[in-house]
Amino acid sequence: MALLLGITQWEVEPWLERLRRLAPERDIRAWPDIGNPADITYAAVWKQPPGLLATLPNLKGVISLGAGVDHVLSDPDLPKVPLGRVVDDNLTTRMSEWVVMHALIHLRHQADYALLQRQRLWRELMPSPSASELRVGVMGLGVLGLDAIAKLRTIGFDVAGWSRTPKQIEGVKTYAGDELDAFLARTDLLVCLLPLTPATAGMLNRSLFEKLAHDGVLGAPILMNAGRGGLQVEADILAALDEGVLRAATLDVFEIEPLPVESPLWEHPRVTITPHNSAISDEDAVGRFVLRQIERHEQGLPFEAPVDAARHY
Ligand code: NDP
Ligand code: OXD
Repeated sequence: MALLLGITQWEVEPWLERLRRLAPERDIRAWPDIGNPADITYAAVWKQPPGLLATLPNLKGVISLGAGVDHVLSDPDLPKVPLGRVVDDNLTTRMSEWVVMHALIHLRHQADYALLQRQRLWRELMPSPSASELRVGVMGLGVLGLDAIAKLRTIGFDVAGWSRTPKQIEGVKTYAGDELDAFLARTDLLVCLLPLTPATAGMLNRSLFEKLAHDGVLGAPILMNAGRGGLQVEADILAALDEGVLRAATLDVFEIEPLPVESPLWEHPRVTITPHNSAISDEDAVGRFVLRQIERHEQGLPFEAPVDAARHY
């Protein structure tokens, strides 16, 4: 009855220490020191080594240590056991902070004012429109998209949303499925909070950028992506910025992470980069969430945020 941490690309020690502190009674192990594979009944994972979970004969459930599950589902040998993911108020709130903060930075030309400050220049740039004049479009109306929309609306942005299946959100125009082009045509600032799936991979590309509104108050549209780097075509973003198809891009996720030092995105004057930390969360809160999922499952209850792999794709 042991819990295995299957983590790559994150430091495993802090997770091990945290979970052992929160649940001292549990046998918690970390790959690659798994001991007898037959002891492992649950696995909590972030980019687990492909094939690892298939070597655990008594595995009863898997929990993603993040809200996204693309990193779990990409394992071709994923055992058919229940899969859960993190849905936590702390994580959700942090993501909405990132969305609102960067939307406001664009609205108020703050990146340009920061440059002027470095040059000791007291100068007013073009008048900033009010939030109600900026049409924000949120792609993905799940846990994160809905919270971001609520908070963007509090500031006064003119918000719409797009998802796979139709949704009703009071006071918000929503689009679904093949209404994507209509959604893009009314969007000045595009916020992507979609999961990475075969259907969404590479969709933030040149053709999509051209369909965004080009008659908005900021002149050209803006891209913000905190979904996954696999959704975006970085060469297209750079070309679209240079040709004025996009005004600016704020990116938290990248095709390759960490973003390689040689990437031209680093130095592009219209690109803002954050290191995949938009939803940086209270780690104890996530740890408690993970342990609660295992307790629930041991009592015969489903995970709080179960993932239906077939539907996810
Ligand atoms: P949810 O599963 O709650 O919501 C996903 C939304 O995306 C749903 O509205 C779903 O539509 C929509 N969607 C999925 N596939 C498609 C598609 N093909 N076309 C249109 N819409 C689609 O996920 P969360 O909101 O919790 O998280 C979203 C993503 O954010 C995660 O998967 C992860 O990749 C990313 N993330 C990034 C973080 C970061 O630090 N940068 C932190 C946390 C998450 P429908 O409801 O109709 O199915
Ligand atoms: C997540 C992430 O999926 O941090 O939670 O990217």
